[in-house]
Amino acid sequence: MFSIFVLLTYSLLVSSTLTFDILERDLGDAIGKLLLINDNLYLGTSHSLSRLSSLTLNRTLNAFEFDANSHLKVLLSLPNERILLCGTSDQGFCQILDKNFQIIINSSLPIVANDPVNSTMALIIPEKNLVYFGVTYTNEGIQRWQIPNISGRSLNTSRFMKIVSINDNDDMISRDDLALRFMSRQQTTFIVQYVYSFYTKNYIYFLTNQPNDLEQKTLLTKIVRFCRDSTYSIIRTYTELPLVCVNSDWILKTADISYDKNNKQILIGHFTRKDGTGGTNICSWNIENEIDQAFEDNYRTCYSMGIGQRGLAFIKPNEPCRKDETWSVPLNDENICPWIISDRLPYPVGGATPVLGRILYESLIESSSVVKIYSFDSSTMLVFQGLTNGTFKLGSLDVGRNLDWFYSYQLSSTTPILSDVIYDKKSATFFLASGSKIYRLSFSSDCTSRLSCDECLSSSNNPLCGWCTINER
Ligand SMILES: *[C@@H]1O[C@H](CO)[C@@H](O)[C@H](O)[C@H]1NC(C)=O
Ligand SMILES: *[C@@H]1O[C@H](CO)[C@@H](O)[C@H](O)[C@H]1NC(C)=O
Ligand SMILES: *[C@@H]1O[C@H](CO)[C@@H](O)[C@H](O)[C@H]1NC(C)=O
Ligand SMILES: *[C@@H]1O[C@H](CO)[C@@H](O)[C@H](O)[C@H]1NC(C)=O
Ligand SMILES: *[C@@H]1O[C@H](CO)[C@@H](O)[C@H](O)[C@H]1NC(C)=O
Ligand SMILES: CC(=O)N[C@H]1CO[C@H](CO)[C@@H](O)[C@@H]1O
Repeated sequence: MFSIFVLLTYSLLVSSTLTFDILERDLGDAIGKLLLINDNLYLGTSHSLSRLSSLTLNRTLNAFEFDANSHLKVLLSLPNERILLCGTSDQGFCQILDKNFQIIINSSLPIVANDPVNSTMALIIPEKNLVYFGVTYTNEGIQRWQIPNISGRSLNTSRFMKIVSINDNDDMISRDDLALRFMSRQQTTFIVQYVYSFYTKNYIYFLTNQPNDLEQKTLLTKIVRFCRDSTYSIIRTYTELPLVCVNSDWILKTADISYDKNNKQILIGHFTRKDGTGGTNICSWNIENEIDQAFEDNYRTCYSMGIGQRGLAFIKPNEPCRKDETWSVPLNDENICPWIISDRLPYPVGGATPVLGRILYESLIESSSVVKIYSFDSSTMLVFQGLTNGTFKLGSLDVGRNLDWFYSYQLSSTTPILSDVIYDKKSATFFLASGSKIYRLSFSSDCTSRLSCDECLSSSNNPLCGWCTINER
Protein backbone atom coordinates (compact mmCIF):
# COMPACT_ATOMS: atom_id res chain seq x y z
CA MET A 1 0.00 0.00 0.00
CA PHE A 2 1.31 3.45 -0.88
CA SER A 3 1.30 5.98 1.86
CA ILE A 4 0.27 9.57 1.41
CA PHE A 5 3.78 10.54 2.43
CA VAL A 6 5.19 9.01 -0.73
CA LEU A 7 2.46 10.61 -2.78
CA LEU A 8 2.91 14.07 -1.45
CA THR A 9 6.67 13.98 -1.83
CA TYR A 10 6.15 12.74 -5.34
CA SER A 11 3.76 15.60 -5.90
CA LEU A 12 6.57 18.06 -5.53
CA LEU A 13 7.74 16.84 -8.88
CA VAL A 14 4.41 16.72 -10.60
CA SER A 15 2.58 19.60 -9.03
CA SER A 16 1.87 21.12 -12.40
CA THR A 17 -0.41 18.21 -13.15
CA LEU A 18 -2.51 18.53 -10.01
CA THR A 19 -6.09 18.78 -11.17
CA PHE A 20 -9.38 19.33 -9.46
CA ASP A 21 -12.96 20.17 -10.32
CA ILE A 22 -13.88 23.67 -9.33
CA LEU A 23 -17.38 25.05 -8.92
CA GLU A 24 -18.15 28.58 -7.79
CA ARG A 25 -21.22 30.63 -6.91
CA ASP A 26 -21.57 34.30 -6.15
CA LEU A 27 -23.98 34.94 -3.29
CA GLY A 28 -23.95 38.69 -3.79
CA ASP A 29 -23.22 39.36 -0.09
CA ALA A 30 -19.96 38.94 1.82
CA ILE A 31 -19.81 35.45 3.32
CA GLY A 32 -18.78 35.38 6.99
CA LYS A 33 -19.43 31.81 8.16
CA LEU A 34 -19.39 28.34 6.59
CA LEU A 35 -20.68 25.07 7.98
CA LEU A 36 -21.02 21.63 6.39
CA ILE A 37 -23.48 19.12 7.82
CA ASN A 38 -23.76 15.97 5.71
CA ASP A 39 -24.78 17.18 2.24
CA ASN A 40 -25.88 20.63 3.35
CA LEU A 41 -23.52 23.56 3.12
CA TYR A 42 -24.63 26.52 5.26
CA LEU A 43 -23.40 30.04 4.50
CA GLY A 44 -23.89 32.96 6.81
CA THR A 45 -23.75 36.54 5.60
CA SER A 46 -24.35 39.44 7.93
CA HIS A 47 -28.11 39.28 7.51
CA SER A 48 -29.02 35.83 6.27
CA LEU A 49 -28.29 32.14 6.42
CA SER A 50 -28.40 30.10 3.20
CA ARG A 51 -28.42 26.37 2.61
CA LEU A 52 -26.75 25.01 -0.53
CA SER A 53 -26.28 21.53 -1.87
CA SER A 54 -22.66 20.59 -1.17
CA LEU A 55 -22.60 18.81 -4.51
CA THR A 56 -23.99 21.49 -6.84
CA LEU A 57 -23.79 24.63 -4.68
CA ASN A 58 -27.39 25.24 -5.71
CA ARG A 59 -29.69 26.72 -3.09
CA THR A 60 -31.92 24.08 -1.53
CA LEU A 61 -34.05 26.30 0.70
CA ASN A 62 -35.12 29.93 0.97
CA ALA A 63 -32.64 31.97 2.97
CA PHE A 64 -33.28 32.55 6.67
CA GLU A 65 -33.19 36.31 7.23
CA PHE A 66 -32.08 38.32 10.26
CA ASP A 67 -32.30 42.04 11.00
CA ALA A 68 -30.51 44.12 8.42
CA ASN A 69 -28.09 45.69 10.90
CA SER A 70 -27.20 42.54 12.82
CA HIS A 71 -23.92 40.65 12.85
CA LEU A 72 -23.74 36.86 12.73
CA LYS A 73 -21.20 35.71 15.33
CA VAL A 74 -21.68 31.98 15.84
CA LEU A 75 -22.65 29.21 13.41
CA LEU A 76 -21.99 25.70 14.75
CA SER A 77 -23.39 22.25 14.30
CA LEU A 78 -25.24 20.37 17.03
CA PRO A 79 -26.21 16.67 17.08
CA ASN A 80 -29.15 15.60 14.86
CA GLU A 81 -28.31 18.05 12.05
CA ARG A 82 -29.29 21.00 14.19
CA ILE A 83 -27.58 24.39 14.00
CA LEU A 84 -26.62 26.83 16.75
CA LEU A 85 -26.83 30.38 15.49
CA CYS A 86 -25.96 33.51 17.49
CA GLY A 87 -26.01 37.10 16.37
CA THR A 88 -26.55 40.61 17.52
CA SER A 89 -30.08 41.72 16.58
CA ASP A 90 -31.67 43.43 19.57
CA GLN A 91 -28.49 43.14 21.64
CA GLY A 92 -28.23 39.44 21.06
CA PHE A 93 -29.97 36.27 20.05
CA CYS A 94 -29.05 32.61 20.02
CA GLN A 95 -31.26 30.07 18.32
CA ILE A 96 -31.28 26.40 17.55
CA LEU A 97 -32.57 25.67 14.05
CA ASP A 98 -33.24 22.36 12.42
CA LYS A 99 -31.86 21.65 8.96
CA ASN A 100 -34.95 23.20 7.35
CA PHE A 101 -34.51 26.45 9.29
CA GLN A 102 -37.40 25.72 11.64
CA ILE A 103 -36.69 27.44 14.96
CA ILE A 104 -36.43 24.89 17.76
CA ILE A 105 -35.66 27.39 20.50
CA ASN A 106 -34.96 31.13 20.86
CA SER A 107 -33.08 33.12 23.41
CA SER A 108 -32.92 36.87 23.54
CA LEU A 109 -30.20 37.15 26.20
CA PRO A 110 -27.24 39.36 25.29
CA ILE A 111 -24.50 36.78 24.72
CA VAL A 112 -22.11 37.75 21.93
CA ALA A 113 -19.97 40.73 20.95
CA ASN A 114 -22.12 43.23 19.06
CA ASP A 115 -19.95 44.96 16.53
CA PRO A 116 -18.75 43.66 13.17
CA VAL A 117 -15.15 42.96 14.12
CA ASN A 118 -14.79 42.19 17.84
CA SER A 119 -14.79 38.47 18.44
CA THR A 120 -16.91 35.78 20.02
CA MET A 121 -15.61 32.22 20.25
CA ALA A 122 -18.04 29.41 21.04
CA LEU A 123 -17.06 25.85 21.93
CA ILE A 124 -19.64 23.08 22.29
CA ILE A 125 -19.08 20.39 24.92
CA PRO A 126 -21.43 17.70 23.63
CA GLU A 127 -21.53 15.35 26.61
CA LYS A 128 -22.43 18.18 28.98
CA ASN A 129 -24.93 19.74 26.58
CA LEU A 130 -23.30 23.11 27.13
CA VAL A 131 -21.43 25.73 25.14
CA TYR A 132 -18.58 27.93 26.33
CA PHE A 133 -18.39 31.50 25.03
CA GLY A 134 -15.35 33.78 25.10
CA VAL A 135 -16.64 37.27 24.32
CA THR A 136 -14.67 40.42 23.54
CA TYR A 137 -15.93 43.58 25.19
CA THR A 138 -17.76 46.03 22.93
CA ASN A 139 -19.27 49.23 24.21
CA GLU A 140 -22.35 49.39 22.02
CA GLY A 141 -25.63 49.11 23.87
CA ILE A 142 -26.60 49.12 27.51
CA GLN A 143 -26.67 45.41 28.29
CA ARG A 144 -23.03 44.60 27.83
CA TRP A 145 -22.39 44.30 31.56
CA GLN A 146 -24.61 41.22 31.64
CA ILE A 147 -22.16 39.27 29.51
CA PRO A 148 -19.35 37.52 31.36
CA ASN A 149 -15.99 37.45 29.60
CA ILE A 150 -16.12 33.65 29.59
CA SER A 151 -19.27 31.66 30.30
CA GLY A 152 -20.61 28.13 30.06
CA ARG A 153 -24.24 28.14 28.93
CA SER A 154 -26.83 25.40 28.72
CA LEU A 155 -27.97 23.91 25.43
CA ASN A 156 -30.86 22.18 27.16
CA THR A 157 -34.07 23.63 25.74
CA SER A 158 -35.54 24.03 29.22
CA ARG A 159 -32.65 26.29 30.30
CA PHE A 160 -31.44 27.45 26.91
CA MET A 161 -28.44 29.83 27.13
CA LYS A 162 -28.66 30.23 30.89
CA ILE A 163 -25.27 30.25 32.56
CA VAL A 164 -24.65 26.85 34.08
CA SER A 165 -24.64 27.02 37.84
CA ILE A 166 -22.78 24.50 39.90
CA ASN A 167 -24.68 24.52 43.13
CA ASP A 168 -28.27 24.99 42.20
CA ASN A 169 -30.69 24.77 39.35
CA ASP A 170 -32.44 28.09 39.80
CA ASP A 171 -31.83 31.17 37.74
CA MET A 172 -29.64 32.98 40.26
CA ILE A 173 -26.18 33.67 38.96
CA SER A 174 -24.07 32.53 41.85
CA ARG A 175 -20.40 33.30 42.30
CA ASP A 176 -19.55 29.69 41.69
CA ASP A 177 -21.16 29.47 38.30
CA LEU A 178 -19.51 28.86 34.97
CA ALA A 179 -18.83 32.53 34.39
CA LEU A 180 -15.62 34.50 34.56
CA ARG A 181 -15.84 38.26 34.92
CA PHE A 182 -12.97 40.69 34.90
CA MET A 183 -12.69 43.37 37.60
CA SER A 184 -15.29 45.96 36.67
CA ARG A 185 -12.98 48.97 36.73
CA GLN A 186 -11.04 47.38 33.85
CA GLN A 187 -14.12 47.00 31.70
CA THR A 188 -13.27 49.43 28.94
CA THR A 189 -9.49 49.25 29.02
CA PHE A 190 -8.60 45.60 29.39
CA ILE A 191 -9.72 44.20 26.04
CA VAL A 192 -9.26 40.51 25.33
CA GLN A 193 -9.81 39.29 21.78
CA TYR A 194 -10.79 35.59 21.73
CA VAL A 195 -9.29 34.02 18.61
CA TYR A 196 -9.71 30.26 18.93
CA SER A 197 -10.89 27.60 21.36
CA PHE A 198 -10.59 23.84 21.69
CA TYR A 199 -10.68 21.15 24.33
CA THR A 200 -8.79 18.05 25.36
CA LYS A 201 -9.92 15.24 27.63
CA ASN A 202 -9.42 17.32 30.78
CA TYR A 203 -9.22 20.97 29.82
CA ILE A 204 -10.89 23.81 27.90
CA TYR A 205 -8.57 26.28 26.12
CA PHE A 206 -8.98 29.72 24.59
CA LEU A 207 -6.32 31.50 22.53
CA THR A 208 -6.40 35.26 22.91
CA ASN A 209 -4.67 38.48 21.99
CA GLN A 210 -4.66 40.66 25.09
CA PRO A 211 -2.55 42.80 27.41
CA ASN A 212 -0.35 40.70 29.67
CA ASP A 213 -1.66 42.11 32.93
CA LEU A 214 -2.79 45.41 34.36
CA GLU A 215 0.61 47.05 34.43
CA GLN A 216 1.57 45.97 30.93
CA LYS A 217 -0.68 47.25 28.19
CA THR A 218 1.16 45.88 25.18
CA LEU A 219 -0.70 43.22 23.25
CA LEU A 220 0.46 39.63 23.30
CA THR A 221 -0.92 36.18 22.46
CA LYS A 222 -1.94 34.02 25.39
CA ILE A 223 -3.23 30.54 25.94
CA VAL A 224 -5.94 30.38 28.57
CA ARG A 225 -6.90 27.09 30.21
CA PHE A 226 -9.41 25.85 32.76
CA CYS A 227 -10.68 22.44 33.77
CA ARG A 228 -13.29 20.70 31.67
CA ASP A 229 -14.97 19.18 34.71
CA SER A 230 -17.80 21.67 35.07
CA THR A 231 -18.32 20.95 38.76
CA TYR A 232 -15.47 23.43 39.34
CA SER A 233 -16.10 27.13 38.76
CA ILE A 234 -14.03 28.60 35.91
CA ILE A 235 -12.07 30.98 38.12
CA ARG A 236 -10.82 28.18 40.42
CA THR A 237 -8.88 26.45 37.69
CA TYR A 238 -8.29 29.40 35.32
CA THR A 239 -4.69 29.93 34.22
CA GLU A 240 -2.91 31.61 31.32
CA LEU A 241 0.56 31.82 29.75
CA PRO A 242 2.00 33.80 26.83
CA LEU A 243 2.29 31.88 23.57
CA VAL A 244 5.11 33.00 21.29
CA CYS A 245 5.94 32.16 17.67
CA VAL A 246 9.35 33.60 16.65
CA ASN A 247 9.09 36.70 18.89
CA SER A 248 6.57 39.04 20.47
CA ASP A 249 6.28 41.24 17.37
CA TRP A 250 3.87 38.59 16.09
CA ILE A 251 0.33 37.90 17.30
CA LEU A 252 -2.12 35.11 16.57
CA LYS A 253 -4.48 35.38 13.62
CA THR A 254 -5.93 31.87 13.32
CA ALA A 255 -5.24 28.45 14.84
CA ASP A 256 -6.09 24.83 14.22
CA ILE A 257 -5.80 21.43 15.92
CA SER A 258 -4.69 18.13 14.47
CA TYR A 259 -3.23 14.81 15.61
CA ASP A 260 0.34 13.57 15.16
CA LYS A 261 1.45 10.01 14.51
CA ASN A 262 1.13 9.07 18.19
CA ASN A 263 -2.41 10.41 18.16
CA LYS A 264 -1.34 13.38 20.30
CA GLN A 265 -3.02 16.71 19.70
CA ILE A 266 -0.96 19.33 17.88
CA LEU A 267 -1.80 23.02 17.95
CA ILE A 268 -0.92 25.05 14.86
CA GLY A 269 -0.80 28.81 15.29
CA HIS A 270 -0.77 31.25 12.40
CA PHE A 271 0.77 34.57 13.43
CA THR A 272 0.97 37.94 11.78
CA ARG A 273 2.81 41.16 12.63
CA LYS A 274 1.33 43.08 15.52
CA ASP A 275 1.84 46.40 13.73
CA GLY A 276 -0.50 45.39 10.90
CA THR A 277 2.13 45.12 8.17
CA GLY A 278 1.29 41.50 7.35
CA GLY A 279 3.67 38.56 7.19
CA THR A 280 2.97 34.94 8.05
CA ASN A 281 4.62 32.78 10.69
CA ILE A 282 3.37 29.28 11.42
CA CYS A 283 4.31 27.48 14.64
CA SER A 284 3.29 24.21 16.23
CA TRP A 285 2.99 22.94 19.80
CA ASN A 286 2.40 19.50 21.18
CA ILE A 287 -0.45 20.21 23.58
CA GLU A 288 0.26 17.60 26.20
CA ASN A 289 4.07 17.62 26.21
CA GLU A 290 4.63 21.31 25.65
CA ILE A 291 1.59 23.37 26.64
CA ASP A 292 0.18 21.33 29.51
CA GLN A 293 3.70 20.75 30.79
CA ALA A 294 4.34 24.50 30.81
CA PHE A 295 1.14 25.07 32.80
CA GLU A 296 2.17 22.40 35.29
CA ASP A 297 5.65 23.91 35.68
CA ASN A 298 4.07 27.31 36.23
CA TYR A 299 1.82 25.95 38.98
CA ARG A 300 4.83 24.27 40.55
CA THR A 301 6.75 27.55 40.62
CA CYS A 302 3.87 29.21 42.46
CA TYR A 303 2.56 26.44 44.72
CA SER A 304 5.56 24.26 45.38
CA MET A 305 8.38 26.82 45.33
CA GLY A 306 6.34 29.87 46.29
CA ILE A 307 8.13 32.09 43.77
CA GLY A 308 6.65 35.30 42.33
CA GLN A 309 3.16 36.76 42.20
CA ARG A 310 -0.06 34.98 41.30
CA GLY A 311 -0.81 37.66 38.70
CA LEU A 312 -4.00 38.08 36.61
CA ALA A 313 -4.91 41.21 38.56
CA PHE A 314 -7.59 42.00 35.97
CA ILE A 315 -9.56 39.06 37.40
CA LYS A 316 -8.69 39.24 41.11
CA PRO A 317 -6.31 41.56 42.99
CA ASN A 318 -2.77 40.27 42.82
CA GLU A 319 -1.09 38.47 45.73
CA PRO A 320 2.20 36.65 46.28
CA CYS A 321 2.48 32.95 45.47
CA ARG A 322 2.41 30.76 48.57
CA LYS A 323 4.57 27.74 49.12
CA ASP A 324 2.53 24.76 50.20
CA GLU A 325 4.82 22.04 51.54
CA THR A 326 2.46 19.28 50.52
CA TRP A 327 1.70 20.48 47.01
CA SER A 328 2.80 18.16 44.24
CA VAL A 329 1.32 16.59 41.15
CA PRO A 330 1.91 12.87 40.62
CA LEU A 331 4.37 12.22 37.83
CA ASN A 332 2.76 11.84 34.38
CA ASP A 333 -0.68 12.69 35.66
CA GLU A 334 -2.45 14.22 32.69
CA ASN A 335 -5.19 15.75 34.81
CA ILE A 336 -3.90 18.16 37.42
CA CYS A 337 -7.36 19.58 38.20
CA PRO A 338 -7.86 17.69 41.48
CA TRP A 339 -4.51 19.05 42.73
CA ILE A 340 -5.19 22.70 42.04
CA ILE A 341 -8.59 22.69 43.73
CA SER A 342 -7.60 23.38 47.30
CA ASP A 343 -8.69 26.13 49.63
CA ARG A 344 -5.12 26.60 50.78
CA LEU A 345 -3.87 27.63 47.34
CA PRO A 346 -4.19 31.08 45.76
CA TYR A 347 -6.01 31.27 42.43
CA PRO A 348 -6.16 32.03 39.50
CA VAL A 349 -2.50 31.69 38.55
CA GLY A 350 -0.91 33.49 35.60
CA GLY A 351 2.61 33.20 34.28
CA ALA A 352 5.12 35.28 32.34
CA THR A 353 7.35 32.67 30.74
CA PRO A 354 6.11 32.13 27.18
CA VAL A 355 5.52 28.73 25.66
CA LEU A 356 7.65 28.91 22.52
CA GLY A 357 6.37 27.26 19.36
CA ARG A 358 8.34 25.23 16.89
CA ILE A 359 8.63 27.32 13.73
CA LEU A 360 7.26 25.54 10.66
CA TYR A 361 7.20 28.42 8.21
CA GLU A 362 8.20 32.08 8.09
CA SER A 363 7.36 34.62 5.41
CA LEU A 364 7.94 38.31 5.89
CA ILE A 365 5.90 39.28 2.85
CA GLU A 366 2.91 36.95 2.54
CA SER A 367 -0.31 38.01 4.23
CA SER A 368 -2.50 35.07 5.14
CA SER A 369 -6.06 34.93 6.32
CA VAL A 370 -6.13 31.27 7.39
CA VAL A 371 -3.94 28.22 7.98
CA LYS A 372 -5.49 24.77 8.45
CA ILE A 373 -3.98 21.37 9.08
CA TYR A 374 -5.35 17.92 8.26
CA SER A 375 -3.92 14.54 9.16
CA PHE A 376 -4.42 11.72 6.70
CA ASP A 377 -2.25 8.93 7.97
CA SER A 378 0.42 8.43 10.55
CA SER A 379 3.25 10.12 8.74
CA THR A 380 2.01 13.21 6.93
CA MET A 381 -0.26 16.15 7.50
CA LEU A 382 -1.64 18.42 4.84
CA VAL A 383 -1.33 22.15 5.44
CA PHE A 384 -3.69 24.61 3.79
CA GLN A 385 -2.71 28.29 3.70
CA GLY A 386 -5.20 30.87 2.42
CA LEU A 387 -3.79 34.29 1.54
CA THR A 388 -5.46 37.67 1.72
CA ASN A 389 -5.30 38.04 -2.07
CA GLY A 390 -7.34 34.89 -2.84
CA THR A 391 -4.39 32.54 -3.44
CA PHE A 392 -4.21 29.26 -1.54
CA LYS A 393 -1.26 26.93 -1.04
CA LEU A 394 -1.07 23.28 -0.09
CA GLY A 395 1.89 21.85 1.77
CA SER A 396 2.88 18.59 3.39
CA LEU A 397 4.22 18.39 6.90
CA ASP A 398 6.30 15.31 7.65
CA VAL A 399 7.08 13.62 10.95
CA GLY A 400 10.14 15.80 11.44
CA ARG A 401 7.78 18.75 11.03
CA ASN A 402 9.34 19.92 7.79
CA LEU A 403 6.85 21.83 5.70
CA ASP A 404 7.03 21.59 1.90
CA TRP A 405 4.65 23.66 -0.18
CA PHE A 406 3.79 21.72 -3.31
CA TYR A 407 0.89 23.59 -4.85
CA SER A 408 -0.60 27.04 -5.13
CA TYR A 409 -3.69 28.32 -6.90
CA GLN A 410 -5.30 31.72 -7.43
CA LEU A 411 -9.08 31.81 -7.03
CA SER A 412 -11.14 34.08 -9.28
CA SER A 413 -11.69 36.26 -6.22
CA THR A 414 -8.80 38.38 -5.02
CA THR A 415 -10.17 39.11 -1.54
CA PRO A 416 -9.04 37.22 1.62
CA ILE A 417 -9.95 33.56 1.88
CA LEU A 418 -12.42 33.18 4.76
CA SER A 419 -10.98 31.53 7.85
CA ASP A 420 -13.81 28.95 7.89
CA VAL A 421 -12.17 26.51 5.47
CA ILE A 422 -13.93 23.17 5.26
CA TYR A 423 -12.30 19.98 4.02
CA ASP A 424 -14.65 17.07 3.58
CA LYS A 425 -12.63 13.87 3.72
CA LYS A 426 -15.46 11.73 2.40
CA SER A 427 -15.49 13.52 -0.94
CA ALA A 428 -11.90 14.87 -0.95
CA THR A 429 -13.38 18.31 -1.35
CA PHE A 430 -12.50 21.76 -0.06
CA PHE A 431 -15.15 24.43 0.49
CA LEU A 432 -13.69 27.94 0.49
CA ALA A 433 -15.25 31.36 0.60
CA SER A 434 -13.73 34.63 -0.46
CA GLY A 435 -15.74 37.84 -0.54
CA SER A 436 -19.21 36.97 -1.78
CA LYS A 437 -18.07 33.80 -3.58
CA ILE A 438 -18.22 30.19 -2.48
CA TYR A 439 -15.93 27.59 -4.08
CA ARG A 440 -16.10 23.84 -4.19
CA LEU A 441 -12.78 22.22 -5.11
CA SER A 442 -12.92 18.48 -5.50
CA PHE A 443 -9.76 16.45 -5.85
CA SER A 444 -11.64 13.19 -6.05
CA SER A 445 -12.71 12.92 -9.67
CA ASP A 446 -9.75 10.83 -10.70
CA CYS A 447 -10.22 8.61 -7.69
CA THR A 448 -13.91 7.96 -8.10
CA SER A 449 -13.51 6.74 -11.65
CA ARG A 450 -11.17 3.97 -10.50
CA LEU A 451 -12.15 0.59 -9.21
CA SER A 452 -9.61 0.39 -6.45
CA CYS A 453 -7.15 2.59 -4.71
CA ASP A 454 -4.18 0.69 -6.14
CA GLU A 455 -5.46 1.10 -9.65
CA CYS A 456 -6.12 4.74 -8.97
CA LEU A 457 -2.60 5.27 -7.71
CA SER A 458 -0.90 3.48 -10.54
CA SER A 459 -2.90 4.95 -13.38
CA SER A 460 -3.56 8.49 -12.21
CA ASN A 461 -1.18 11.36 -12.28
CA ASN A 462 -3.19 13.29 -9.71
CA PRO A 463 -0.97 13.15 -6.63
CA LEU A 464 -3.80 14.00 -4.26
CA CYS A 465 -5.67 10.98 -5.52
CA GLY A 466 -4.06 9.20 -2.60
CA TRP A 467 -6.83 10.70 -0.55
CA CYS A 468 -9.02 7.91 -1.85
CA THR A 469 -7.37 5.68 0.76
CA ILE A 470 -9.57 7.50 3.25
CA ASN A 471 -12.62 6.42 1.34
CA GLU A 472 -11.39 2.83 1.61
CA ARG A 473 -11.45 2.46 -2.12
C1 LIG B 1 -28.01 23.94 -10.36
O1 LIG B 1 -28.09 25.23 -10.92
C2 LIG B 1 -27.65 25.30 -12.25
C3 LIG B 1 -27.72 26.75 -12.70
O2 LIG B 1 -27.05 27.55 -11.79
C4 LIG B 1 -28.52 24.46 -13.14
O3 LIG B 1 -28.03 24.48 -14.45
C5 LIG B 1 -28.52 23.04 -12.63
O4 LIG B 1 -29.44 22.27 -13.35
C6 LIG B 1 -28.89 23.01 -11.16
N1 LIG B 1 -28.73 21.65 -10.68
C7 LIG B 1 -29.66 21.05 -9.98
C8 LIG B 1 -29.36 19.64 -9.57
O5 LIG B 1 -30.70 21.60 -9.67
C1 LIG C 1 -38.39 32.83 17.92
O1 LIG C 1 -38.33 34.22 17.64
C2 LIG C 1 -38.85 34.57 16.37
C3 LIG C 1 -38.56 36.03 16.12
O2 LIG C 1 -38.67 36.77 17.27
C4 LIG C 1 -40.33 34.25 16.33
O3 LIG C 1 -40.84 34.59 15.08
C5 LIG C 1 -40.49 32.76 16.58
O4 LIG C 1 -41.87 32.44 16.67
C6 LIG C 1 -39.82 32.31 17.86
N1 LIG C 1 -39.84 30.88 17.86
C7 LIG C 1 -39.89 30.13 18.97
C8 LIG C 1 -39.90 28.64 18.78
O5 LIG C 1 -39.88 30.62 20.06
C1 LIG D 1 -14.01 46.51 19.52
O1 LIG D 1 -14.55 46.98 20.74
C2 LIG D 1 -13.86 48.06 21.31
C3 LIG D 1 -14.46 48.37 22.64
O2 LIG D 1 -15.78 48.75 22.48
C4 LIG D 1 -13.95 49.27 20.40
O3 LIG D 1 -13.18 50.32 20.94
C5 LIG D 1 -13.39 48.88 19.07
O4 LIG D 1 -13.59 49.94 18.18
C6 LIG D 1 -14.07 47.64 18.54
N1 LIG D 1 -13.42 47.25 17.33
C7 LIG D 1 -13.99 47.32 16.16
C8 LIG D 1 -13.12 47.00 15.04
O5 LIG D 1 -15.15 47.62 16.02
C1 LIG E 1 -32.88 19.16 30.24
O1 LIG E 1 -33.22 19.58 31.55
C2 LIG E 1 -34.30 18.85 32.12
C3 LIG E 1 -34.67 19.50 33.42
O2 LIG E 1 -33.58 20.01 34.09
C4 LIG E 1 -33.86 17.40 32.28
O3 LIG E 1 -34.90 16.63 32.81
C5 LIG E 1 -33.48 16.84 30.90
O4 LIG E 1 -32.97 15.54 31.03
C6 LIG E 1 -32.42 17.71 30.25
N1 LIG E 1 -32.23 17.27 28.89
C7 LIG E 1 -31.02 17.07 28.36
C8 LIG E 1 -30.98 16.64 26.96
O5 LIG E 1 -29.99 17.24 29.02
C1 LIG F 1 -0.86 36.69 -3.86
O1 LIG F 1 0.22 36.71 -2.93
C2 LIG F 1 1.21 35.73 -3.19
C3 LIG F 1 2.23 35.78 -2.07
O2 LIG F 1 2.53 37.10 -1.70
C4 LIG F 1 1.83 35.97 -4.54
O3 LIG F 1 2.78 34.97 -4.81
C5 LIG F 1 0.74 35.95 -5.60
O4 LIG F 1 1.29 36.27 -6.85
C6 LIG F 1 -0.35 36.96 -5.25
N1 LIG F 1 -1.42 36.83 -6.22
C7 LIG F 1 -1.99 37.88 -6.80
C8 LIG F 1 -3.08 37.61 -7.76
O5 LIG F 1 -1.62 39.02 -6.56
C1 LIG G 1 -17.90 40.68 27.04
C2 LIG G 1 -17.28 41.38 28.16
O1 LIG G 1 -16.37 42.17 27.97
N1 LIG G 1 -17.74 41.14 29.36
C3 LIG G 1 -17.26 41.73 30.59
C4 LIG G 1 -15.79 41.49 30.88
O2 LIG G 1 -15.55 41.99 32.18
C5 LIG G 1 -15.84 43.37 32.37
C6 LIG G 1 -15.57 43.71 33.79
O3 LIG G 1 -16.36 42.93 34.64
C7 LIG G 1 -17.29 43.66 32.04
O4 LIG G 1 -17.55 45.04 32.17
C8 LIG G 1 -17.59 43.20 30.66
O5 LIG G 1 -18.94 43.44 30.38
